Amino acid sequence: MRNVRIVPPATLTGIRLKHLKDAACGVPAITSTIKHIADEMGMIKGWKLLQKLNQKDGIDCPGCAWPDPTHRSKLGEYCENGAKAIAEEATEKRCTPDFFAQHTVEEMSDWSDYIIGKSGRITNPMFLEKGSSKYKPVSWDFALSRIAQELDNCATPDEAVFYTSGRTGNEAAFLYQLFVRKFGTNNLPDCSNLCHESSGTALIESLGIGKGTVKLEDLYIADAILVIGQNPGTNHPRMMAALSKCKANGGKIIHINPLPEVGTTKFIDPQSPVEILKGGTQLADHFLQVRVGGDHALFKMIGHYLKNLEQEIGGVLDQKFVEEKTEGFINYWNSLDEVNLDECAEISGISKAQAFEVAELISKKRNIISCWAMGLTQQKKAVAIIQEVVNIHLVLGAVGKPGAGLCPVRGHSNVQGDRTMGINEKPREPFLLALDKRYNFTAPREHGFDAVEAIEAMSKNQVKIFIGLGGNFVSATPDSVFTGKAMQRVPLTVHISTKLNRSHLVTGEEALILPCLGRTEIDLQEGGEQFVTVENSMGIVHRSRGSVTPASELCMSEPAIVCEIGNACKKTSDLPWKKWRGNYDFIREEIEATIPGFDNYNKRVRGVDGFYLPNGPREGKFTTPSGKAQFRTEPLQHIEIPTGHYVLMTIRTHDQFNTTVYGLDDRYRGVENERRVVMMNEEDILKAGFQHKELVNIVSIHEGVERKAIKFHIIPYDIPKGCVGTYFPETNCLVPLHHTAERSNTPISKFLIVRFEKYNGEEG
Ligand SMILES: Nc1nc2c(c(=O)[nH]1)N[C@H]1C(S)=C(S)[C@@H](COP(=O)(O)OP(=O)(O)OC[C@H]3O[C@@H](n4cnc5c(=O)[nH]c(N)nc54)[C@H](O)[C@@H]3O)O[C@H]1N2
Ligand SMILES: Nc1nc2c(c(=O)[nH]1)N[C@H]1C(S)=C(S)[C@@H](COP(=O)(O)OP(=O)(O)OC[C@H]3O[C@@H](n4cnc5c(=O)[nH]c(N)nc54)[C@H](O)[C@@H]3O)O[C@H]1N2
Ligand SMILES: [Mo]
Repeated sequence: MRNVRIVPPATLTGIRLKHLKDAACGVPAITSTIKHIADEMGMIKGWKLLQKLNQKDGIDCPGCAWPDPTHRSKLGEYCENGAKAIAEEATEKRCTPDFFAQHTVEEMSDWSDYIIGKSGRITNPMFLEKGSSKYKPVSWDFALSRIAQELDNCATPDEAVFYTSGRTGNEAAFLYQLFVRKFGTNNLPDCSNLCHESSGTALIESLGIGKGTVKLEDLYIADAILVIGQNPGTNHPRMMAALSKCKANGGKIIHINPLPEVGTTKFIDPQSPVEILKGGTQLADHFLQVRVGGDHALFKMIGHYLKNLEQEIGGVLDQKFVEEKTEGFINYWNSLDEVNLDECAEISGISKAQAFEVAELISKKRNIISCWAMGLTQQKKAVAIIQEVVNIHLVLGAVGKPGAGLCPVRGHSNVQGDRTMGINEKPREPFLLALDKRYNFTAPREHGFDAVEAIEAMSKNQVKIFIGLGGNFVSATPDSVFTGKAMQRVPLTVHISTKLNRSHLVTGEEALILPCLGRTEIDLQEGGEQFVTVENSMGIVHRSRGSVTPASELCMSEPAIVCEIGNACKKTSDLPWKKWRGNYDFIREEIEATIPGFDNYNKRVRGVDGFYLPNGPREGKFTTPSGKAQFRTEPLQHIEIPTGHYVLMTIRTHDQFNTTVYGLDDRYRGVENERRVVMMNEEDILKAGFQHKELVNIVSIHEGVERKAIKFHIIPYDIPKGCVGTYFPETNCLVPLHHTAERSNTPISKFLIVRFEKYNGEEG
């Protein structure tokens, strides 16, 4: 095994602490946008590109999955962090064979993720030979035949693992899963496994569809929006425009988070000069500063108070809706009598009075929308928590009608589309039957590996080849040291990538990097210029067409790469890959023929706004086996935190996209030029005898096993006592592989039990 660094080096960059910002966006957001654009690609090219972002017939922003409004801003429909994502991809910097000749993988692995990411766009297929430390350039032919050889050598198809990250467009995703199933396995782990899997699991059981039930317009007219475990100011900035429209229409915003995230609190629309002058809109009407992991208790309290209000005043329960459209109500309603309010208040950190206030508000403002993200999904009880949120909606009849519903806010820009295309290690039977019929084979039925199971299999030498369609598997997954070593046991690892990342350095015995086009680039094939299609967080399918010259002549599009691999591999070569590669309309015809909701795909997707996929629950038709929405409730779990220990959540800064580190600031939270920090309540700091900025090591404890991350500054922050926050991927080494959410198997990145040790000068 090569002696490469799996956990990023513990190098400090010079911390500066500022005050927490009191409003998101505004002028600093514009300044930051300009800086990133100017540094990476120059102002002229950058400005032109931003004008195309999220415009009809433009580029779908690779930043996040938030939908586009029907009326697009003339100034360009983008946000500061979308602009950073674009600058990152359309950078003028190049990571060439010369670059690889100058640096060994060991040397590069000693760099921070920030520096690794600044090496530019990868220009050539690169190969790391067994025993060698330097990548060398190879031809596409060589790369493809090496992959085909390894695939053909697998004793069973289950020895191959095919990961997908959520930027991949529908066309590449559809062909990829088809290729994988024709090859003979369902080993299709994807970033959903680390992300919204818990939402999918919860919503399929409760409503019959693993997606949200609202349209963008519903947010504008909602009476109240609950923003739970989500930081939209940073991660979905365009959502704030929708929240402020809701406010302008008289709606209330309820923010449930351990941190007073500024974006949800106050928003200055950077596209509105008037807004900038008047200092922005106060968004959140209620801020519930819940303890990390406290939402289960909180929603049980809210449910309990709704029942009290129904019994005392009446008019809370939507009797007709509950009777006609749901099941399991009695059981849920009875369970609310058992709720121990004092215990719930203690676990959640939310007083009974505050919980009552919210219950009262939503009992009157009945058209409610609940939005959530990783604060809920990456918890042990994630599925149960989300189902408690759903229960509240069912009581109020607040689903399946305008201005009301459930809204899991997706992460990667096409993560939802990839699932629709069949990137799923546990595919549903009707989908497989459609493949069988169309392609005249029997798709494998046995479930494949999810992300966690794939790592386990690698560690046991059960995986012979790993292919990553985008992403940064080694850094995004838990238990970095274990995972990195597991990856090193694989004979061949292949990454289809735009930019260099740690997964290209912590590799199998042999490794290939296949350079691909990004969203922003012109995709020219035999049949002419192509576009791809994507599905946003609200189920709208639309086009994305690149407009800049590709980073290198040797970059291939993702659909083309999948076609070439499919064509090279003996088991799959009989499918018409060449035809599909030449004109993506033919791929869309295949999607139309196998996946419901895509009728007239090629025509409809050419319409300016794209089209909505069918979604029963959005129309009040629940697609569970019984056709009724399900109340589901589980007992509360009380986890004792030993004295001197804290609950840690791993979150994103304002300057990163998952494992891609754009910069070293977390501007809204007032942390500058440093990522190695632990946010801690001032009283806890005093009690533990720490100084501000003191250096500590973080030790997580799970089932008696300790994992350590070296050298972090303790900083005072407005966070509940007993809870601490830090950034990933630096702290993924603390997340145990086998500590996962019940039923969705998502790693619990937001509830680690940790203690701190004084840092005593050891090398990180
Ligand atoms: N700029 C930018 N945009 C992105 C991304 C990015 O990295 N950068 N990533 C994309 C992806 S893939 C995703 S999934 C999304 C992620 O979007 P988010 O889910 O907003 O991302 P996180 O930083 O993980 O933030 C989780 C939030 O939950 C809160 N939280 C933590 N624990 C709890 C809890 O127990 N209860 C409650 N109520 N809140 C809690 C944290 O304080 C934080 O505000 O963003 C997408 N968009
Ligand atoms: N501790 C902790 N860990 C987490 C999380 C957390 O909150 N806490 N969040 C989890 C979540 S929500 C997610 S979604 C995962 C993300 O996991 P991944 O999706 O695996 O990781 P990313 O960092 O988004 O992947 C970035 C890489 O994708 C490649 N890339 C970028 N654009 C393109 C493209 O257009 N095509 C191709 N082929 N490649 C491209 C680049 O090489 C880049 O380095 O991380 C998870 N990990
Ligand atoms: Mo995500």
